Amino acid sequence: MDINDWEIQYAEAYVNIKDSLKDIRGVFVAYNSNIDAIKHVKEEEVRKLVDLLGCSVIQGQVVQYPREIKDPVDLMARLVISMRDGKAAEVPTYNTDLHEWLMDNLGFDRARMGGQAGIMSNLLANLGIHNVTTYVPWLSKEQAEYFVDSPNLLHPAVENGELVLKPPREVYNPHLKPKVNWILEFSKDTKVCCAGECFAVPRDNRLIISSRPDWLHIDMSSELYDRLPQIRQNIDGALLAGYQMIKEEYEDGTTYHDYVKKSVNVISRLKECNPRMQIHVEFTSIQNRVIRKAILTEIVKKHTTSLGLDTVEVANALNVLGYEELAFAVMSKDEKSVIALYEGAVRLLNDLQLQVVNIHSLGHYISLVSQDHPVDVEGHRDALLFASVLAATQASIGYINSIDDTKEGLKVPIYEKGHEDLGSLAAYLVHKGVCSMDEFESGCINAMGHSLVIVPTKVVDKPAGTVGIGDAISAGAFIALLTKIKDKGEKCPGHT
Ligand code: 8BR
Ligand code: GLC
Repeated sequence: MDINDWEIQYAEAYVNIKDSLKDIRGVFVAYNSNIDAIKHVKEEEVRKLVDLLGCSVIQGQVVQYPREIKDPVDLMARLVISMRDGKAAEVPTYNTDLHEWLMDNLGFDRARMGGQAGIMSNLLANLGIHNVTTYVPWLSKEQAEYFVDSPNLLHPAVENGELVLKPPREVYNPHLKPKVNWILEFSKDTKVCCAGECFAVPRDNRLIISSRPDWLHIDMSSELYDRLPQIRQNIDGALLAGYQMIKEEYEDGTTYHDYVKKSVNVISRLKECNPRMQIHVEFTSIQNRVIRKAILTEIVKKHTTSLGLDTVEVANALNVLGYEELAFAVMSKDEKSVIALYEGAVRLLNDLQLQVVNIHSLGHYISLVSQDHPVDVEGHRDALLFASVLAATQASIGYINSIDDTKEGLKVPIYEKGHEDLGSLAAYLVHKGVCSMDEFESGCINAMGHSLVIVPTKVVDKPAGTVGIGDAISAGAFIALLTKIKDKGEKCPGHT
């Protein structure tokens, strides 16, 4: 299909999904909401910070590749690495002094809703989805104010023994403090020099410094857990994220096993009366390999239906699952990358027993779909195209405050390089005898019965920002699929 035909597909898919969003009964979204302190880092600011700390110490830590930020040198080392590679990364810090150091030496431009669950909740509410039930285990007063104030976005609480759903501003815990993450964004071509060695940033991206205070627990009170059945009656699916916050060990002697178990229990409860309920986990950058593997093999595997990842996250996931070579190929800069992404998606779908693996890259999105998923290939393709319109809207104007805003995304042209990547993957699959060129266009089915859906995406030349675009893509594709699932599944006896 040439680019013009794809544009026609875009226009049709967009109208089709947009008009059906009202059919979704509701979506449950948990766990991670935080406040993002966003700073666009400029050349002279990097220079100032490098001069302040000294080049050689920073370079020493670049080699060490810190997976946790303990001090400003670790932070600068990870910033230099991200800028050098143009790669997104998220690194935890358990140290509150770092916040002070950043405030004193850099400052931020603006604060916004952050965290995958927080971003997805606000997006769904702004798109007009009914019953967006968001749940944050650490809902502070400040955090509550970052949720859009809209009657379709409510947070559960238990009052006088009864479940209530209320605006987050009415049910926050006054004793809690907000979790603030720092997002250091940088632009393509920014020059960074250290001891005479210089490089130019290859593409727009960001480093996230994720604060991990002691009180951060991926958890749900037992009184709320007991009342989940009332919530699940009004939802068609759940978007879950934030498991990266799980720690190997806690001060009270509990371990990640306890939190994995609690997380799985919540999913099981959501699906109790409807084993086919769509449960999507949005992956992220997880530095700790033990936790990364546990999330994939103990929470995602068997319990959820779909997994959303970006390119780096696919490589990270493949790495802990034992596919190091494939992980390496995913990160290559040539056409090998899209082929490795497809092969990686096959491994993830099989190994984690999923129905859908959703991969978003700059220029194309891939869904690999198992035979038992209730939506056909056209439905999956429409879902990816709709997701791309949301991403392009977010990238071009920096926000999506209503479904009307998304018209902006539709105007963004398809990225030619992404369209070329489709050709590379098609040639590979035809060569391997997996499918013919015609079949590739209509959804190539491999020997295991998985359908491959790949679309070229709309890419904004000078994006207003990149943080949160992945969440918009995954949430957009997820709700688009929900509009296509007419059979809402079984019900527990006694439920209407
Ligand atoms: P994560 O937030 O999960 O890393 O996802 C980021 C996604 O944003 C990328 O996979 C890419 O598809 C999309 N994106 C980026 Br980065 N820059 C974009 C741009 N300028 N226009 C449209 N999409 C973009
Ligand atoms: C992660 C980060 C959060 C950011 C989000 C964007 O959840 O912790 O700060 O807003 O990713 O996707």
